[in-house]
Amino acid sequence: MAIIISGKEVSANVRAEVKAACEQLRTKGITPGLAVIIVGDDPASRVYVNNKKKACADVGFVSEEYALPAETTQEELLALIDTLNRKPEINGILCQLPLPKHLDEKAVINAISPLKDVDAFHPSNVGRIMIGDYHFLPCTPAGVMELIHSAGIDVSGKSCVVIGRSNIVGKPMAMLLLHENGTVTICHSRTRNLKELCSSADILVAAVGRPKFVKADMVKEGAVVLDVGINRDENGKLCGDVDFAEVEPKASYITPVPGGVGPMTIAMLMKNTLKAAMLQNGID
Ligand code: L34
Repeated sequence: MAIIISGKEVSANVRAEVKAACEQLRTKGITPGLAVIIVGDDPASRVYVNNKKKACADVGFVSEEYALPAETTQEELLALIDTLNRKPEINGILCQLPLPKHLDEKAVINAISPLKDVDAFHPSNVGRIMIGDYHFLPCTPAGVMELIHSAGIDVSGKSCVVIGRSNIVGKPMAMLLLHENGTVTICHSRTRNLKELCSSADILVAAVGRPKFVKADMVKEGAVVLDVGINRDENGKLCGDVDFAEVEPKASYITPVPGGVGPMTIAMLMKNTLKAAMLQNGID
């Protein structure tokens, strides 16, 4: 029987901290502002963006939503980002991914001012993370670390396996585990001995994007299992990359989906936006 690490609870604690810090900032006449851009009408993105707006209201930030039609051109999107880069009351800019296929994701990420890049996707922020000298951590990996810490788990010296090598989750996740002295292996679709590698992990992070991909025979007895996936199963029900029913009895700690990493992504976004507001106002 595993202990279930509640992202709902931990994210509420993080948000309460951000809210208290926000109240402090307001005494200095500063209210953090986040601009969220959403292009098109992907229903999952709509849910996530709504959750982000709610979180902003909850901690006392101002949020501005820019909901653009799916046909928006690259020029129009870049022009909006340029305007937001120059807008002093906006401290953080986030363009919800994925974008419609005709838009150039890389160019969009590059256009956001690194100081307002609360996703930490800009190459200069990615580089900073690499060398351990950063302002912002990417929200999802940072949220996973926060969950690990909340359970009192020490990463140092542990064998950590990350399944997935995306720029947004897998790669930075590996880096954050490395910063805490984990011995990190990144697995991906070409990995030959996936089952062996995974079942050697003390800490296993699943960020594959495939429903119930991680089965019990891929998990070591007593492992800590963090599930980044958000998928729909054969019945249309929300599920992670981990087969929870199979894996939970074997793990020592496990995160659920929903109510695990997802809410943490949003809480860490609040933390980054607060940090951005402080940096832009010369407070640290
Ligand atoms: N630019 N794009 C940008 N930044 C991000 O940090 C994201 N991500 C990912 C997708 N695209 C992005 C998110 O916001 C994933 N993601 C995200 C955010 C919130 C939740 C899930 C993913 C979330 O709220 N999850 C809830 C359930 C939501 C539901 O009911 O569908 C949970 O409990 O897991």
